[in-house]
Amino acid sequence: MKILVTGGAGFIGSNFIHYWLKKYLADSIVNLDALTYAGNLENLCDLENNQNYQFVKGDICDTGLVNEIVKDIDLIVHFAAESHVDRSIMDSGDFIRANVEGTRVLLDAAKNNGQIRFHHVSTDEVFGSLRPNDKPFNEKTAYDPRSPYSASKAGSDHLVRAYFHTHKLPITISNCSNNYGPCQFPEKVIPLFITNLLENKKVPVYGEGKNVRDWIYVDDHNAGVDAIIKKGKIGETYCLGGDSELTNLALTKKILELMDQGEDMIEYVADRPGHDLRYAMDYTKAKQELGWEPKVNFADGLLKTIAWYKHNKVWWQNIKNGKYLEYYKKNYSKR
Ligand code: NAD
Ligand code: TDX
Repeated sequence: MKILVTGGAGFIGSNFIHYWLKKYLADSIVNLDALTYAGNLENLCDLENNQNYQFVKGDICDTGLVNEIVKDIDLIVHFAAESHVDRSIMDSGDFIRANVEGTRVLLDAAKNNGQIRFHHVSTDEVFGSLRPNDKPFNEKTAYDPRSPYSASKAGSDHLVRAYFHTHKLPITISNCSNNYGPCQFPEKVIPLFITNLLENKKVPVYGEGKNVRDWIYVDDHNAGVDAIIKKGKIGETYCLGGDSELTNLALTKKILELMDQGEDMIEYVADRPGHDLRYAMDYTKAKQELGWEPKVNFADGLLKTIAWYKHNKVWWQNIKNGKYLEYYKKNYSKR
């Protein structure tokens, strides 16, 4: 199988490429990534000489390029997106363009080039915000996005389903909870807090730290995407979750404890506007239909993640001081 992965230089996409090439030795992957601030070729430098891997720098909104690339593709796995809620609050333009228009371009290319199988990677945030005692989201929960990011992802989900109903495009969708693990850009809460502490800086908790997120280790998410691609029913959506609901304050205290730091390192800062209180996922459908469930226990996954950031200081220091942009430009121009 020849697969087009979009956004494969980002956090989840780069972990997916490693996961897939290790497991399916006969498959090959083309990685189409625009290398925005979030794309980092260092995540994939070990694959440079792998015959089954090819990188193409390009934008998913570029119709000509996308149509050219998909000609001999059997499956599209679509990760590319603007992904950070705080950035979408500051400026939503890039989010609408990449997440909605970019998805539209890919769907049309899939439709116009032989109805290519299309898996769309989405998020729990499209369902809105839960109260403390509400039941977790499931596939039947009504959409209620509340940030420009989640609204743009909701728009992309609707488009993907519309192409299934209208054009019979063979699609599936996954809506997953908060991922963590190696290579996550240190703007997201877990890598931001770990790297701040490694630099002896305080960790900024928004509001009172009462908001709840359901954490899933990135390989568990990617195993879920794998299960949907191999066993999922065409046209269906699957919710994926980590069984690890935590308030941000409890998460912060766990990170502090594992890194031998005290609570004096917490700095309470202004809350995020429109901050969703709680996300949680009911993944019964994925468990029953696909036999998928998360395997990595949160404490183990967090320890592994902290160890990764400790052992890969140059990776995140280059990001925090901006040098990674020079690195990947130089690296890319070698090709
Ligand atoms: P990320 O920001 O780390 O990576 C996104 C990648 O997409 C980057 O490499 C970037 O260069 C690329 N990209 C952005 N715009 C592009 C464009 N126009 N053309 C080509 N490439 C472009 O994001 P992530 O955390 O790895 O998330 C990947 C996907 O998973 C996203 O669709 C996101 O909505 C979804 N998701 C993320 C989480 C999470 O917790 N991080 C949870 C559920 C779903
Ligand atoms: O400095 C911070 N302090 C803080 O308290 C940051 C960056 C975040 N937070 C809080 C906000 C959230 O309640 O931590 C929680 C997690 O924040 P993020 O890491 O920004 O993730 P979130 O907003 O929950 O969205 C993530 O999960 C779903 C991803 O960024 C999305 O791409 C994914 O769809």
